[in-house]
Amino acid sequence: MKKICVIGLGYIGLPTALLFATNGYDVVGVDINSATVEKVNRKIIPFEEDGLEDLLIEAVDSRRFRASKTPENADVFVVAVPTPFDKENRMADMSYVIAATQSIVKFLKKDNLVILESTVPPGACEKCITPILEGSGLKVIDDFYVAHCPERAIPGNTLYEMVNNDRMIGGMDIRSSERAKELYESFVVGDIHVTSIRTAEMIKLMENTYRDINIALANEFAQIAEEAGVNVWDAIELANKHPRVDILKPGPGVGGHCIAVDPWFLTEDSTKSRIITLAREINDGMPVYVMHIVKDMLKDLKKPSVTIFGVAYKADVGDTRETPALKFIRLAEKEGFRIRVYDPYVADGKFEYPVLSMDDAISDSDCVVVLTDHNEFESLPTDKIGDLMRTRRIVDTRNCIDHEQWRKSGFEIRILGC
Ligand code: SAJ
Repeated sequence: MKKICVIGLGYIGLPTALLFATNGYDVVGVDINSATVEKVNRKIIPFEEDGLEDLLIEAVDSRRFRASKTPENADVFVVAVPTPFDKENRMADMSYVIAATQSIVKFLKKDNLVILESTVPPGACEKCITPILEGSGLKVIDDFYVAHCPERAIPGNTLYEMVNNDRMIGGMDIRSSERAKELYESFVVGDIHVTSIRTAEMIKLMENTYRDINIALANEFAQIAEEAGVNVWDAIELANKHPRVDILKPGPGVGGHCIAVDPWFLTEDSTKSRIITLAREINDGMPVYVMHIVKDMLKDLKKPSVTIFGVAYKADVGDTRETPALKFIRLAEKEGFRIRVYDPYVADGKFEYPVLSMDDAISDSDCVVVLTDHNEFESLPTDKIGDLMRTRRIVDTRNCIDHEQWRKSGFEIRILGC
């Protein structure tokens, strides 16, 4: 029975550890956060994700999985810690990845395999990770194996995608790749593709950059459509009928810990980036653009009160990391607007501003600004909301509300891209 030590019990590390544990491996999951370790050992999930709780219970009950604060000897080490964004320098902050790698050096033995799942800039495994591991006195390829298997599952559907998506494996050499492939074959139903370690690093960043640029294009289309008097949502829907066109949706900006930062990891050491940096600029500019729409709509009011519907970075999740809502709120406050927040997915205390009940957020408000396309927002009690508000206005940046219904309740509506 092979033993796997997974470093990092976050959004990727925990599900990965549990999938290994429920598919034939002995797994110890390591996290520096004692509260996480304690929770997980008591079968309490530290964050919401579909199916995660059942998997945790199954893994702990089978005695194939336990959590610990420190790494230990194992056959395989999987590093799955965050790579934050160093905003000031617009590059990857490798400190967690480095610390996690350092923490396994003294446990590294001949024939061990080390897998990095964390997202890193091209070349990081060869230039940064491997030299740290060689501090053990062992030599990569001769004594131990290294592979990069970047995680690519989408938050909100993580377990399904971890199992069903195709998987990229970039080994330091063919034996590293083969050994990593054998491991992931235990639970991955999608195809597993083997490539070089640097290519695997680049693929991951290219995927998220592609999505960022596609969204930037949609955002630019939205602004042009407004000038041209066209409804961009209808136009995109119809353009996407073309067999080779797939335009994403405009919105108030790109949030989350991946799409908004990975393009910078790709370009941090390159002199060739043009379109990638421009797309970042366009998407980062969207909260400002939305602010101008809202300001224009409220120009007749002295000190308007604005209610934000949705501060999660995307639909149907409670995650607010890098949410464009924060920039919008800061701009609105600077403008002298009173801001209140409602988000059915985000618990109060999990965001920089208080998250209120819907009634508390809308009473005496002048305008609702929809920033996240949560499913709930499709059908809301528009008459009741209108009755509680001071003036009936709504700005929809996601084209996700029932416009007819709101109009019937007497609301003035502005839609991004129309
Ligand atoms: N967004 C739009 N318009 C769209 C789609 C998304 O404005 O048409 C916005 C969302 O509202 C959100 C942001 O973009 O603010 C990012 O959301 P997302 O759903 O596109 O992506 P993430 O960040 O949740 O997950 C991405 C995924 N990458 C790709 O789809 C290429 C996921 O597969 C990766 O595993 C994840 O990044 C990651 O961890 O890298």
